[in-house]
Amino acid sequence: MPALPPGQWPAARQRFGLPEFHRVRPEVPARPVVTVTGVVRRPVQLELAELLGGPGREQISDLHCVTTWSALSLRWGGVPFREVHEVLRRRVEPHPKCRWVVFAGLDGFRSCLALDDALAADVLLADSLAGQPLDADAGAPLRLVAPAHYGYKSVRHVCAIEYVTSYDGGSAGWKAHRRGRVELEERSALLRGRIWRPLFRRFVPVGTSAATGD
Ligand SMILES: Nc1nc2c(c(=O)[nH]1)N[C@H]1C(S)=C(S)[C@@H](COP(=O)(O)O)O[C@H]1N2
Ligand SMILES: [Mo]
Repeated sequence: MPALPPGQWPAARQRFGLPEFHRVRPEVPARPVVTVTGVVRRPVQLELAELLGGPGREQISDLHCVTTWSALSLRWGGVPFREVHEVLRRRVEPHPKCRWVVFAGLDGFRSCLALDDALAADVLLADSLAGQPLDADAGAPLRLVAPAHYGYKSVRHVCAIEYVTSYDGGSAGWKAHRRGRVELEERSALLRGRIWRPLFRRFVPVGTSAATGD
């Protein structure tokens, strides 16, 4: 098995996030929609089938939480964001100066990715996990999966996509990093990544296996 990224240890996937969000189990509308907005010519609201535009594909990837646990080999099903973006580019026409994209969840959580990062081949808009439609814990009805970035970029319960011209700190604010690349240990904008390891680890709930690892 390939080595884990720096400072991470293996754990079971768990519902996780900032305390003010992770306890919220947002109600999923019977016909969920995603609003596509921001600095665009024609904002739209699309039902999931319309947004995803097809059956999609499966991908096995790891989820790396900034607090140092990593859930390995998760089988997500969905459509690469780059394919969705290709359609949206023509449909909503984001301004050419949009270099960032914000994903927002039904619980109010927001996170911003560099558009180039979101267009990587392994970034999915996922609607299934392990062959099952996403349940409330996994981020129903739709979530982002950005495996090369810390988990706080992988927004659950996606209900809005906003194209923006500058970085938006989102819900994690100063605690987050603009890029959040796992290999470079970009845990936070402030201080080097490895300095955060013991601090962030204290946020992992007691009883999580291997919480005392390394
Ligand atoms: N909507 C929403 N998405 C979210 C969060 C959140 O609180 N709300 N937390 C993020 C964080 S910090 C992590 S590590 C991952 C965890 O994904 P999981 O709950 O599927 O394990 O979800 C991310 N996406
Ligand atoms: Mo996280």
